[in-house]
Amino acid sequence: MATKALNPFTDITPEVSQALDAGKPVVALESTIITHGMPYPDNSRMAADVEAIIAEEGAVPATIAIVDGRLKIGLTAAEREALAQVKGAMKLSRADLAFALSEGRTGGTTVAATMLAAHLAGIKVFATGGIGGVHKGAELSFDISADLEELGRTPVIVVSAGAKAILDIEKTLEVLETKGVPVIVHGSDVLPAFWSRQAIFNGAPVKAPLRLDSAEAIAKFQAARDAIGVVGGMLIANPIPAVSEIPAEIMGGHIREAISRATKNGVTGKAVTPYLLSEMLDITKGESLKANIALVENNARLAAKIAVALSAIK
Ligand code: PSU
Ligand code: MN
Repeated sequence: MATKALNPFTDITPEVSQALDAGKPVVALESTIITHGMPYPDNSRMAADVEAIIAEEGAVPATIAIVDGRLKIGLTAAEREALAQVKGAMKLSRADLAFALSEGRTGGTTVAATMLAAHLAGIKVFATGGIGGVHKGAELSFDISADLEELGRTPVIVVSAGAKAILDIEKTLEVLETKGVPVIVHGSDVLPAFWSRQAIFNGAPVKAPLRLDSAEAIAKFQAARDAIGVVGGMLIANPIPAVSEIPAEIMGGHIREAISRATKNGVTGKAVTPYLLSEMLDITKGESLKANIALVENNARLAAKIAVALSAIK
């Protein structure tokens, strides 16, 4: 089957296009994690691994990125490898996605931009590491990720390991609630915090807003939302596997150190999240990166199972 032209800027691979036309399960993957979230060659290996995991679970992976002004829904292995090595890629969100298209640029898509592009293509499930959210000190900096706004408006299920622990988790939950975004913890009563299985706030574990224990139950919940016409995304928080986690008590001090380095070096805006992730890698001597890769792989597996369960309902 020929590649479908969604619009003059978009290339959708035949494999993804055929799966969507046939109502088969497809899982979108973001690319900021490749261009800004991890160093080479770990990013390349992670990007290939998550695609393989999704395929193993019976779904078709669609990594989304902008390459030379083309919105790519699905990348070839060669395109994925080139993206993992490219220098000076943009970090693209809703605000500047179309800028990269009109200017012929290359960039990684954040959770917000990937949701937007996935919805455009008709993909309902998306796997990432951790979403962006309300930064610590946001009452002064106003730094709140566009990921939250997108979750409020775009109907895609986002499978994450929670909000990145460098964020203000409590404020992030408040904003999600305001925007009508369900936060479902997979298989736990406690919200996970990216590298850790349990988010801790004021010394106590943060309670899961909602809990579901299977991909089928998550798909059923989505079907109920669709049936009553509730628009917007939902956030699945999938705890990192116990063997790979770094407990929140250990990460807390490291996060404070990374944030103090950011403040000292005047890092602001879009640069904050990539800077903090790379400082964490330095502070933990690579342990944070290992955990990050493990949790993304874990999320890819659950996302594929949800996509399979969703297509079984229809
Ligand atoms: N999760 C990771 N690594 C990342 C990100 C998420 O494991 O690099 C990216 C996502 O693309 C997310 C973005 O959308 O960080 C959030 O950036 P900001 O806080 O600037 O909105
Ligand atoms: Mn920000």
